[in-house]
Amino acid sequence: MLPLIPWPTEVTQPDAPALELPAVRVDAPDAQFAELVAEQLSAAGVPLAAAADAVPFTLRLDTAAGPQGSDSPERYTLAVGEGAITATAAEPVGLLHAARSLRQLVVRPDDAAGRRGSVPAVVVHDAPRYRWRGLSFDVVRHWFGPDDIRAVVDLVAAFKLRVLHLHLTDDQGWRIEIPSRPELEKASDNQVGGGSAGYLTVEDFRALQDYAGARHVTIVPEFDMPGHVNAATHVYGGLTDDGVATDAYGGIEVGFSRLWFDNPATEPFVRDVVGDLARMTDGEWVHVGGDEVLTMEREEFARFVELAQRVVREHGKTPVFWQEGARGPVEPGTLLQYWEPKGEDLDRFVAAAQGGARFIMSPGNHTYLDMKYTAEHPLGLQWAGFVELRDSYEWEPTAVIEGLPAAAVEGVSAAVWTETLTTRDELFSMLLPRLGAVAEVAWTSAEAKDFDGFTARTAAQAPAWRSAGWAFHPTPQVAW
Ligand code: TNX
Repeated sequence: MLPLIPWPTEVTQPDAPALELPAVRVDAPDAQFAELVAEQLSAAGVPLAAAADAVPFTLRLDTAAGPQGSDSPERYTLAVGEGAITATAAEPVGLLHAARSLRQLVVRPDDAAGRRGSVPAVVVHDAPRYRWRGLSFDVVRHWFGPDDIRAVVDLVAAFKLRVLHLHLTDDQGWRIEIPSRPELEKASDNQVGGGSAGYLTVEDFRALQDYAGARHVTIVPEFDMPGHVNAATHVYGGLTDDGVATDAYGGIEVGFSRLWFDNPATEPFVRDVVGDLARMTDGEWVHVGGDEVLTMEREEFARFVELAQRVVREHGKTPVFWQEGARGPVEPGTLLQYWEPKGEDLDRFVAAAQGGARFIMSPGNHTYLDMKYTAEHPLGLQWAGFVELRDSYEWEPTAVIEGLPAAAVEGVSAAVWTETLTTRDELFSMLLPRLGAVAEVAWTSAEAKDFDGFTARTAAQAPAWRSAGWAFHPTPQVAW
């Protein structure tokens, strides 16, 4: 059993002994890269280059890498054997994927027993099923700052995910500096249950994108509108219908706050926020929300979709909406993030896909990692049901929306909302082990998936999670 998550496209195990790793010498295309790879290996307990008998780990770009016939820019090949480890990949991101696979394969040294680290002889040819493989992370309901977000970047990168979508604005708080609207900072010091919180400055966001970018993880910022805006209307009373600023909100009800399209203050606000976010963002996407506006007529909502989409595009980015965006005039290339089987939206998805919209699958009953594992679980919500490990593993992205052409599925994203999560350990115990399951749905072909194999690989990874300081929930579905 090789403890790889997500499971690769092709794995061959030659009949050869495991390669001992007294130490590893990294030979990579550039220094920053070598450092990242080195980081992976030291995390697995393998010393670097120190010993004279260090094993060379050579990484190089080669378009012939990966499974036969794959044209994925992420494809890679990892070969372990005969005194050497080599990784080849079409692009740098593939070399990182290879290093991540290697890290999962390393059998840690047991210093007590005097055993050296080792890695089984193996050849992996690998490429992902989908290019959008992500996690949506709510840093509003409870504030998780730069250190926590970086830890989450490390976690998503370990499972070869590419997108960290940050839910940055909501009723309870505003979590990102908007240079054209500095007053929004006043809405940062609040969260569910009240109490002090914070936000990302422009510099924080810059540094975070640098950290994530080096790991080939793209940050997608979300300004949630035209609902979920109580933090904004708390600061700008002019955005409300009566001109009176709303009270700060520390509860967890949704759907009550809103913008008003015909209010002359509205469009300038949307333009300022989207404009600044687009300018601050390296990636090609800006998420403009659209979920759960329970107090607005359809026609007005559609005008918001049209406006947000247009402004995002004017700034050269691609808009992402929650699935409710399908109630507006979505254009080719616009992304819709599916989250629940609401009839009124279901009727529109196929038409949206025919018009060129693309879908990110985040079905609540499989990928909402803020759902309780079981009725007894102390953390989490349960509106989408209980999501045990098997539920987050056994589902098929192309079968979620009836009639949707498989080619309209851009990818898969897990989501974690933080109404009930206050510490990093609580957060991670909801993410692990389920994030690995969602990562495998996003990466591995449907035919190659196997829940029993997945749980065995999950158990084998637990020691590495412990040494990384990553809390996890010891679900009884795994023989830990
Ligand atoms: C639904 S999913 C929401 C969030 C909540 C979440 C809790 C979505 C687009 N909206 O506002 O935090 O449920 O699970």
